[in-house]
Amino acid sequence: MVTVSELNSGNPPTWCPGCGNFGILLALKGALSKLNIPPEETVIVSGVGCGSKLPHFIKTYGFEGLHGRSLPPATGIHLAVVAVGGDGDGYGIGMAHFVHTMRRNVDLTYIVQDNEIYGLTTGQTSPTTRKGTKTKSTPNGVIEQEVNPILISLAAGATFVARGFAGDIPHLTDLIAKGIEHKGVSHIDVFQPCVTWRKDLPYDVYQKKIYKLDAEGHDTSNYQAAVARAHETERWPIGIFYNVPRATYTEEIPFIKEIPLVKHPIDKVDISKYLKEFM
Ligand SMILES: Cc1ncc(C[n+]2csc(CCOP(=O)(O)OP(=O)(O)O)c2C)c(N)n1
Ligand code: SF4
Ligand SMILES: [Mg+2]
Repeated sequence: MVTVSELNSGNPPTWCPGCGNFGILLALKGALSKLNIPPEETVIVSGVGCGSKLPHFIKTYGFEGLHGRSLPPATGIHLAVVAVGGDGDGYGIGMAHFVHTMRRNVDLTYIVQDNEIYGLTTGQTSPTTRKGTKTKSTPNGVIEQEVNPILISLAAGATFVARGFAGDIPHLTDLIAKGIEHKGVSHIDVFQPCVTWRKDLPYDVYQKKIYKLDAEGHDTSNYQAAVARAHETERWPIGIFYNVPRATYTEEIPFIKEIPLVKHPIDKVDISKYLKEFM
């Protein structure tokens, strides 16, 4: 059995005391332990940001990529892959990768540490910072409408769409475990309090606003119901919005459907005709 403490990397997290990322890290370790996935079978890929430092603090394989580019290497690696990154990373500079990874239904789990701010670069507005919010880069309030990541992944064709809260670790652990178990892409947006740059959005504001979808009998196979819940602004739903089966990207490719590319014998492949093209 893989225990949570076995997943400690020995590098103490460098996040601000109280940061929501501590809860997300603990929930991710809890989910890997619950599913008994050994460290050597997991790769955690990230971009750049406070949240993207996460692979340093967990004992699995890790890859910290470029800002906004956690998903392309995660797609390439394609093992028991978890990709992590912030809202700026995933919904700003990495938005195109986000949309295309969702529609491809690659079998990976994408956790977004959504603190509604650029944390690492000291508090500029991000795509999820709500209209009117005053930040360092918007002293008079954000002018544009914020993006709704749940609606975007639903529209793009994601087969597992969920949202968690870094302050409810048992609930988030369960969501991450379900996301990893899901065959196909799973998108888990996580409300992650940033105690340094979003002092106006502390844990208790989230606690007052959120409610759990499963407590209200939400049907996770109903697309229209998921869209309606995702539109809510007065109350903030957490839990699974949508969860349906669909063939994964790999399952759509006959050559690698049964066995992975690396396990195909190469001695029977005649490459001479391809070589001739380059001679
Ligand atoms: C191509 C590129 N552009 C800009 C940056 C500077 N940069 C680093 S992190 C970051 C934003 C981080 O915000 P987010 O992704 O929300 O992560 P957080 O720090 O909030 O966890 C930016 C703009 C960069 N590293 N690379
Ligand atoms: S700046 Fe915000 S997101 Fe970054 S470590 Fe501190 S509390 Fe966490
Ligand atoms: Mg952020």
